[in-house]
Amino acid sequence: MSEAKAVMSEAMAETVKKELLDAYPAKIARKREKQIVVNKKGEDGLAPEIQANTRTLPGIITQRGCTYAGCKGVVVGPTRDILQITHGPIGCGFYSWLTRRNQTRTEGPEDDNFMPYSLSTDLQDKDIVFGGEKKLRQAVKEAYAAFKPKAIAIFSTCPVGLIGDDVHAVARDMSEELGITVFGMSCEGYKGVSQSAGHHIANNAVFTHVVGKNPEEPAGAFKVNMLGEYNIGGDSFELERLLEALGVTLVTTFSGNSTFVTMGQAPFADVNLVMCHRSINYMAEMMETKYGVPWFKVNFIGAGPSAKSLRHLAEYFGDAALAAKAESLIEAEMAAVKEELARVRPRLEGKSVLMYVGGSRAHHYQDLFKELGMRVVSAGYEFAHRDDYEGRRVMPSIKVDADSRNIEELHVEKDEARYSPRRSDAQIAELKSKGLPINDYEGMMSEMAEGSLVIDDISHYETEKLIELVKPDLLCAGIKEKYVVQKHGIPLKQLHNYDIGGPYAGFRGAVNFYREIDRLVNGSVWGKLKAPWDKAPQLSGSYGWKD
Ligand code: CFM
Repeated sequence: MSEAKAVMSEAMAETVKKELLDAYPAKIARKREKQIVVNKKGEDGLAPEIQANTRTLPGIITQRGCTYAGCKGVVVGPTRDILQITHGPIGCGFYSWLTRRNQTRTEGPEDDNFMPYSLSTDLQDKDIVFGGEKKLRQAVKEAYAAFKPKAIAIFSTCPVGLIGDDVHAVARDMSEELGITVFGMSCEGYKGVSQSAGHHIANNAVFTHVVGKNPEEPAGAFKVNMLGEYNIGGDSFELERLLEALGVTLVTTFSGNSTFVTMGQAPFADVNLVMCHRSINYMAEMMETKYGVPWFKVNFIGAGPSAKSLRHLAEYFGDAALAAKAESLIEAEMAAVKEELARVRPRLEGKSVLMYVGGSRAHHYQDLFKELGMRVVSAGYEFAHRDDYEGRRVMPSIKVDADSRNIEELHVEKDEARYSPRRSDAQIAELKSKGLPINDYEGMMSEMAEGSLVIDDISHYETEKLIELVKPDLLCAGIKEKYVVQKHGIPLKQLHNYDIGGPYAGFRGAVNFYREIDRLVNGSVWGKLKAPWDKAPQLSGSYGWKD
């Protein structure tokens, strides 16, 4: 399956799986069983099947987020000059305000940056009874008067869908009245089984209302867009630095450190580089269909993958000078990487990690741990789909259920005036034969060791049970898990917001991460901790269904 050594024997992994399921009533266990998979190549040489992107079981404490979170908090949120209004009760706007670390940098003091603000219609009981559209119109007008933005985005929260406010009609009217782009999104929290639905809704809206709307062509011999990079902890800044050093023009990212202006120019790019496949693969496909811009998967998490992605980029353009520049950049950047690895790897080699994060990082960060010689014993996504686990080849066989049908699929056609395939079919075939992952993503499982445990939408109970059974040296997850895990005396590194650290992308990011992991795993505090419940249990109980 990969060059990685087995992390557990298959039998051991099966035992752990059985113990995890043991506490559940039969019906629940039957469902969870399909979402907890021992990684093992089948006879066809392919990853095993896993169940993913299905409804969380009632009663299980999930780490997932809602559709509104995926739409506003993840995909559209990082764009600094689109004024964003949450149509809903104040809590939704409040909790999606500066709670993540998308950074942004204006080019000058006169540039719009609305990211420090959180705008909400603050729906009240009487609006729920009599409707909230009037209030929304008023809010859009007020916001326009105060900020004079180029564009306004409106996000729907759960009650908006339940009472039937037509945010799209309001957006259309306001767009006409104000003469700027105003668009609404039906991204009610309940719309999908997780935030993943919100990604799709945001992709559709940005593609429809923003992409291609700026006719000004950016300069540059090599032009790329970076898709699925949200500038958490300054990751995009680090990637911008690398691309600039190569003389490659980054037209826009989707959407870390991006603007309405740059996203409008996206169709001028020669290629789309896809970081987070889960959140943005829709956009990559739609841009290819409409404008002829191909995409390939990159990974800038880890020094090795960063070097590989830069080489692929040079290969795509087939330019000898660019390739030479890439090689010397890699060599220069690797000096600091090697130095840091020589220091920390002996202190971390062989240590074990569990990693349950989102829809792409549980995969991307595995390379960083391999560079440190650490073993990923178990990993999983919260809301990814089967393709993110098993590879895009399984997409035709993914069952479309009622929940997925709930999310609109845009019908996209060639834009006859602007469509131009950037590479011929023959060129694409040649690039693929050289190993460029064009239109492809292999997924997480193919890179994980045999006998590792892959767990989708892990529950709180399972996390604690795994700690007891596996006794990992480190756990990577988010804020919901952090303090519970640390009370067990096990360090937890947040891979959503990076705690206070980062950037972790690119070569300098890798060095930051190596240091951080050494600091955490080899910190002396953990051994001294005894969980309060180990010292003096205050409660005891048993599962009702077992009595
Ligand atoms: Fe993509 Fe993300 Fe992620 Fe994601 Fe997220 Fe995120 Fe994440 Mo938190 S878009 S799937 S919905 S890389 S917010 S920036 S860290 S769960 S692994």
